[in-house]
Amino acid sequence: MTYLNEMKNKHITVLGLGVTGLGIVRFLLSQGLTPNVVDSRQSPPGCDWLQQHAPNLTTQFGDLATAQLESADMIIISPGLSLTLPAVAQAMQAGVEVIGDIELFARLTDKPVVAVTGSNGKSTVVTLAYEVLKMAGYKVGLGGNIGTAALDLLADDFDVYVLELSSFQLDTMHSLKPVSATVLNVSEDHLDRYPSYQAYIDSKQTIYANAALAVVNKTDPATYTQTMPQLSFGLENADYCLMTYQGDSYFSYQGKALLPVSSLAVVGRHNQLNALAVMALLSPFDISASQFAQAFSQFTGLAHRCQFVAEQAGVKYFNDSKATNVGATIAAIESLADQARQLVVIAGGDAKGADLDSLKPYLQQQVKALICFGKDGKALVALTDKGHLTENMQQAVMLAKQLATAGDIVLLAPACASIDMYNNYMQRGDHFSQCVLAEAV
Ligand code: UMA
Ligand code: ADP
Repeated sequence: MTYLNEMKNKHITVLGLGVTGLGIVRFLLSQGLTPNVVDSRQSPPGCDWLQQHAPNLTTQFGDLATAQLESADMIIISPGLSLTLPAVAQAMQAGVEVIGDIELFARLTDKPVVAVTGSNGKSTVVTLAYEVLKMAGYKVGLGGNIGTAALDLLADDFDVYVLELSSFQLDTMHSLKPVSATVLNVSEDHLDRYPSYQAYIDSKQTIYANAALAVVNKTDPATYTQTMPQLSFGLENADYCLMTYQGDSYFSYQGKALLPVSSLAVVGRHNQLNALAVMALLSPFDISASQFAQAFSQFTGLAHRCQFVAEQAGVKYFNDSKATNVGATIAAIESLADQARQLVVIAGGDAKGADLDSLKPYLQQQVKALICFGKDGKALVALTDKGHLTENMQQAVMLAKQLATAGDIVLLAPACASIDMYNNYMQRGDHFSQCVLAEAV
């Protein structure tokens, strides 16, 4: 961690005091460094912690224009804040170095890092990779966009890190040298933060810059790269793909059957793709087929991702609140359509500027009703003549219960962020489950 010596002579400002900002502050304090802490919110999430553990740090909460960011030598910025904010852009113009927590992490560790980005499937892939590595006896640190600040991982001595990286984190990171890296897939998201879809794709692509191995999705050209060596994954015609072997479906590598698809406990084609991506990403490690199979069979999926909630009167209810963009909603509809007579889909929230039209074909056949609410509820309803506009989750679930009949599935897959009505997607998913289970509804 020699870079720390360089940091000791710098005036450091930590900008943002959420999960990331707190992780940065905790780490710097543990190394004897005392940053300034700035957040545009009057009462940011980490202010109680700071009050209790480091009351002497200089803080500035509220309007960023008065925070004198240009007087720092280095700003470590949180991913929720854009580099184009006037106060930040001004500081950069004045010569202040602005980096994110992942960049600092990269400067401080030389352990192998597996890096994962993409519009959908990131959390599933990193968690599955983490489980497989653990099964193979590695001591693994799992963090990044999945919810644990990367710098918090440095408190332990891990053999390998698995990092989920959002485009926002990639935008402030340039020196990470992953042992393997992937863009899992790209579909429209975060267009409220990027000037164009191409700019969002370009952001995702930077994950390959210094990677020793690039893992690309055969069916998604937006994930392709010139970086070599590389491996592809896909349902067919890819380095890692599915094949039939002795009458059963297998995960395979370049024509060689490795382990049966039935060893994967989570269902749906998108999860088979996720498993193939994990196998490609972990190819640089010494892991046997039986260790993969054991970890795959024990991983039952993450909460709020196509999670089964209940069966009532022959109708199954699934919570896919983490489907915060159109691509994820399509994957959920595709993967549950086989199991249902018909689907009743509940969607809505903040579409983040996305073009919703690509949902249309998936609403044609097996979706019997689309029930919407929230900021972009009207735009969603307009996609189909099976649309119903409601005020909130409770009304939506009540209507879904009326419309669904035995054999149907009611699926919460919002295609939108939750922030217009909830603190986060977890709260939204929990509310859906409560409404489903509530006797009164
Ligand atoms: N904010 C302000 N003023 C500030 C700082 C933040 O208004 O001064 C706002 C941001 O605009 C944002 C919210 O506060 O709306 C949270 O921002 P943050 O940067 O403080 O977020 P953290 O709590 O540090 O959480 C971030 C990731 N969140 C975002 O990028 C928005 C978390 O991913 C991640 O788990 C965490 O770092 C640890 O790495 C969440 C997420 O929603 C799950 N990510 C987006 C996604 O997956 O689509 C990118
Ligand atoms: P992320 O961390 O990228 O948001 P998650 O693993 O949390 O990804 O999954 C979010 C949602 O995306 C899931 O609820 C599911 O509907 C969908 N999803 C998961 N894997 C894929 C995939 N490989 N392709 C498309 N959609 C996916």
